[in-house]
Amino acid sequence: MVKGFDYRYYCPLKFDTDNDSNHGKLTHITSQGYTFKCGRSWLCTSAVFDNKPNNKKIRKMTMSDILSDDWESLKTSFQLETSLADVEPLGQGHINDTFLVSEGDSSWVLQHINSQVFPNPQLVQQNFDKVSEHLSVSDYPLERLSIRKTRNGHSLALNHGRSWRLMKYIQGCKTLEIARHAQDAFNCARAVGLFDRALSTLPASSIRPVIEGFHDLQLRLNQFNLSLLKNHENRVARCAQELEVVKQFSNLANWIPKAKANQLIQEKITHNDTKISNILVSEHTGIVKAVIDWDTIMPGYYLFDYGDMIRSFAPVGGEDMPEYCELRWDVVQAVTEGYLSGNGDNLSRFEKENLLIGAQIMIFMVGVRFLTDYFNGDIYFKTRQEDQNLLRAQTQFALLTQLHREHDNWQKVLGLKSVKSA
Ligand code: GN1
Ligand code: MG
Repeated sequence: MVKGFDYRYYCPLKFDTDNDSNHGKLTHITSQGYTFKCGRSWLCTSAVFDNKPNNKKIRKMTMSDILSDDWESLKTSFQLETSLADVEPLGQGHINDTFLVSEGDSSWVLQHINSQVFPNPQLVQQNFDKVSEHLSVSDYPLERLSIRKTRNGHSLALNHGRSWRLMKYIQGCKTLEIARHAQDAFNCARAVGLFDRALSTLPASSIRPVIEGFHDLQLRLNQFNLSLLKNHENRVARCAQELEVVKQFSNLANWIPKAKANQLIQEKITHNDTKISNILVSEHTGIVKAVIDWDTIMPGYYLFDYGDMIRSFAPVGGEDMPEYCELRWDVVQAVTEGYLSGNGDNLSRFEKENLLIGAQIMIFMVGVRFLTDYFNGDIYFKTRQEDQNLLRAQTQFALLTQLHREHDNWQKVLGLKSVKSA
């Protein structure tokens, strides 16, 4: 055990220092309970030691620590003709570390896959490669992601147990952090619909789950209950209102299992992370160019791809702005029409009638996951400001409350059957 340091703060890390030397072994325990050993001492995916004699302290390893440590090896593996000075952070993802690499006139996206979240990066990449290949021979009108292989012909480069990939940067595009208006929402939702439609012709068995129970609400509630025991910095005491919301909506966890048992719904291969920043639009024309972030493509529900768009497109402000979380109903309508225009043929009548329930479940689930991480001490989602996970959870819960309150009216407005909300 490392002396003089409260390792419990860094909950996923456990130390196994048989000999208290620079070569002590480090075992990494992820939130999913998987373990692996780092190839080199003192470095692992999310922590770095300040290796001073008799005073070994740990701090979280930053994105630039990881990059600079791996850079020379990555340069060789991917045969990059560029220097570290031409690499800059890219995007606002909560999980992976992403960089833009400029190489002469070309640009590349370099990404470190977070193995605490994705315990099997090889599988993530296998799924990715299959999707890319499938889209290239499908009737899919948008750009697809493509990989630059290593000099040994692999899609991933491994260094110190960390997995990296290099993708072609799609030029002339930007991501939106919010939908500016209903037209944006329609265009982006249609793109997601077309993406899901293209995935529907992939043989189901070819894509394997990369995170077990990823969108299983009951599992997420169980993880939430464990986080109440963790209660990092006694945060639970500050969240009486949020706990009430979790209690009020917990019964949403029965909805999918019941629909499944009655054979009303089934899993398809879906994107599973359809937030607006995962859609690229042309910088000049605003036309949608690509649906990106394919890491969580696996069996899932269309209702959740739709619901995640309502979550991230419909509020006036961003994901962590509870004060700007008013739902824009014209945007809800545009997301509905856009998604159905792209993938409507694949949705059953039951699914179409229950889109807004799908949105409630998805928004609730993401809110529960943010709150869980808040209570666990912010170890899963990247945070850039104090209490950000709490702000994120509050935003989701405020959206959910509005959606739930106005469910029946909106069923009518959207032309969906008037079913009682859960
Ligand atoms: C994470 O990595 P990113 O930022 O695209 C998360 C999603 C959440 C989303 C909320 C693997 O997505 O499930 O919906 O944050 N991805 C994973 O913004 O947990
Ligand atoms: Mg993602």
